[in-house]
Amino acid sequence: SDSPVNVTVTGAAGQIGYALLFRIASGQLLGANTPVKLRLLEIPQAVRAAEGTALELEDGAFPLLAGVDVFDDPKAAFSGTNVALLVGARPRTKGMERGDLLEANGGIFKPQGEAINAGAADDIKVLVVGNPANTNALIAQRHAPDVPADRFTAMTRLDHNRALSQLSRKLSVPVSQIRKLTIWGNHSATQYPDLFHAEVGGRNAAEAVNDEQWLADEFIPRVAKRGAEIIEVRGASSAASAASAAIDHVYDWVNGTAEGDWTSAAIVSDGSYGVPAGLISSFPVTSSGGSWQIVQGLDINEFSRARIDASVAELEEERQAVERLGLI
Ligand code: NAX
Repeated sequence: SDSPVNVTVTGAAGQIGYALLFRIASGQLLGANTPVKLRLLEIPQAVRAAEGTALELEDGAFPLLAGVDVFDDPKAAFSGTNVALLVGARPRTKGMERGDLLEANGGIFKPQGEAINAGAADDIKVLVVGNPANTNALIAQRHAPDVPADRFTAMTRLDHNRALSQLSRKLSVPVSQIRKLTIWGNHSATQYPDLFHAEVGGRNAAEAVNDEQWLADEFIPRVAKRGAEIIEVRGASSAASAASAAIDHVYDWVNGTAEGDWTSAAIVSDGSYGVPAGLISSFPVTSSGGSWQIVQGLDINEFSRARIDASVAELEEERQAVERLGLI
């Protein structure tokens, strides 16, 4: 089989990390024929816990796992890496203003971007999961000027999967029959899950639903606020579902999306659909040959336009805030 692919996971001792690492080791991130070497990055206080997880990975005796190394230095952790999953981030704590949050995350994603720039492999692919994911990805990308900008992405696949599931329940159809659903904008409560281009068993999803009130008052807020619902019910934030979505994102990026379908990912805008160039915003995307393409030519109705614009305006504000803070 092939030589191992280096996969760096930050926040490896966290709850998403714990769910993610075993799926990577089992071959679900890249495919059943690709051996992986895991490189776990943590802050010094959590290195010991990450080493414990590394022992458990060893105990999985995964045939595709070619090794596990633990680091507290980003330069070392990203050296030679092919896939970087940036999961570790500074959560918002009580009394923290948005500026404080962005600044704390700038202190994480700036050095990580620099380390990726300095030492990652030429084919590096980066997925940012840690929140605020889109803007953290922007910060890292801006500090990696030698890496093509399109290698930096942020995760909206969990939102996409949540939307698929909600629609599947509403229409009593399996998720496998739903295609071409889109999450637009920011991975935040302003995100817009769009059914107007989605298809259910070949039929337009918005027409099949035929219930604008459900769409506006139930579906959209349910998907956008699902993270809060999970916290309330589970007593902790989404972890295994987030790990699963990260697996889906990278798997599709590397292996391509299915013919006749698309998915959602936050990627660097080229100005499509009125999203200012350079913002990392969620779009309908296909993947082939290891790169994402934005699906072009979709008609955007008024209902969608207003919601896409609102979420993109929020991203623009976050970009301005990190500019003011000197983080990009
Ligand atoms: P945890 O708090 O369980 O774990 C985070 C880990 O990151 C900790 O072990 C911490 O030590 C580590 N860390 C902090 N700074 C670091 C640094 N500079 N380098 C390396 N590691 C560092 O959080 P968890 O539940 O795993 O969530 C991780 C992130 O994912 C959070 O920012 C969370 O908000 C975000 N999420 C994003 C989602 C998405 O759809 N994009 C959904 C799930 C999740 O809420």
